[in-house]
Amino acid sequence: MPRILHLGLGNFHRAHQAWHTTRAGGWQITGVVMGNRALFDSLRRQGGAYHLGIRGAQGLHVERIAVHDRLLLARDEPQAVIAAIADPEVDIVTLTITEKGYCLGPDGRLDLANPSIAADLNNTPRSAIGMLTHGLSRRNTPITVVSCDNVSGNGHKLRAAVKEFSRAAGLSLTADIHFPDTMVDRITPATTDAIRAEIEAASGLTERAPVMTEAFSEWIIEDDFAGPRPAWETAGVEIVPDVAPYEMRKLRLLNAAHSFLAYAGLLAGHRYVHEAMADPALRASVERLWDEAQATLPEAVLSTTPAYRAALVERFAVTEMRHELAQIACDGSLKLHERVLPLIAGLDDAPQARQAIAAWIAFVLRRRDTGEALRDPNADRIANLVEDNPSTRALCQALSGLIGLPKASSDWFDKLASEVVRLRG
Ligand code: CS2
Repeated sequence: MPRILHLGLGNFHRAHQAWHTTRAGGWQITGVVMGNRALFDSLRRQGGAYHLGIRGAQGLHVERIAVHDRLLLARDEPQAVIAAIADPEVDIVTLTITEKGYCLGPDGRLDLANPSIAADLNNTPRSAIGMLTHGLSRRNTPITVVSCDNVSGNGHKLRAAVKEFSRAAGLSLTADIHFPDTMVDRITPATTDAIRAEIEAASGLTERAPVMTEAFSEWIIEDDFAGPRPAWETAGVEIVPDVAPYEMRKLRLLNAAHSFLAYAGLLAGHRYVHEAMADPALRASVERLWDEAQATLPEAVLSTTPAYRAALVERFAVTEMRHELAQIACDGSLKLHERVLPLIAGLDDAPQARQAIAAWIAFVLRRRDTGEALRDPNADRIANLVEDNPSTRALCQALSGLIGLPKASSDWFDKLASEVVRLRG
């Protein structure tokens, strides 16, 4: 049977690509867990299979997904991962490694100073980019590499990162390698004990690695494959010539609102997305943010945005999802770059987008005050900037620089700083 190798066997992959691939049929997946040994052990004890709970209007529906017939733990056996990528029986590599897994700088290019990349250039590679590039360099048969993360132009950026890594590592890439762009969408909360209990009750079986997700799922892939692929188009996936407009719509409407709700919602004392969405002030802000985002979207998706927004209101309101704002709040220094900065760059004035940045800065300061850890790959740099910039205005400027804000006026930073002060209360 033809084979995909997937890097990053977290909840999102298991709710999304694995589900679509199971529905398309005819393919198997080698699943690579990057570092989570407990997840790897749980899946191994279940032969790679698990139960997926899908929460729809009709209630909960549980499916058993058994498409991963081989499992690897990258942190223990990186060489086995590299060999598996090089194996000609693999036609496609897919990745869900989150924004930080790409190790990109604010310019969207591979950051060679990133500690994981720097380490990989001298040792056995352990990062996704390092293992992928080594595996690809050993191939001479065509392969398609599909990034499935919330990064704009994810295929283009991954191609550039792999090329950059290969240059720095002195590797040559001779195979025909394609990197289609994709847009992925399915809200998938982190698994809690309550989720596990619910899925076990519905399936009647003990489940060590359950995943809960929503009924909605969207996957749009650029039609740029080097060789065979699953008949994904028979399983709800769209294969299109240009993914960019769909990516922009999703990142600037869904993800931008998520990030705003996460920071402003946590500051206002909420815990879940549905609670923040039910807060009238936050809800009004989300609508204004969407107005700004909409004004930056390309013609190709404009006629669909009212329905898209209406669907988001419903998706965000599902109480039973219990989607934690704290889950969305992590890695803000990378997420805002993708989700909110394009609004500021694309409009003369985007006060609501500025408020989203202000909410993040106020959240960073709140975490510092409470001593709770900031879950962000730039946490140390952020902590240093907070230390070095006692004035809110100077800190706003420094943190905006860190996330890659394009040039802004002095007046803009004044407004950002007063917004931060207001949000801190
Ligand atoms: C969320 C996303 O955690 C986050 O940052 O905004 O994971 C979001 O739920 C997905 O992109 C939905 O497809």
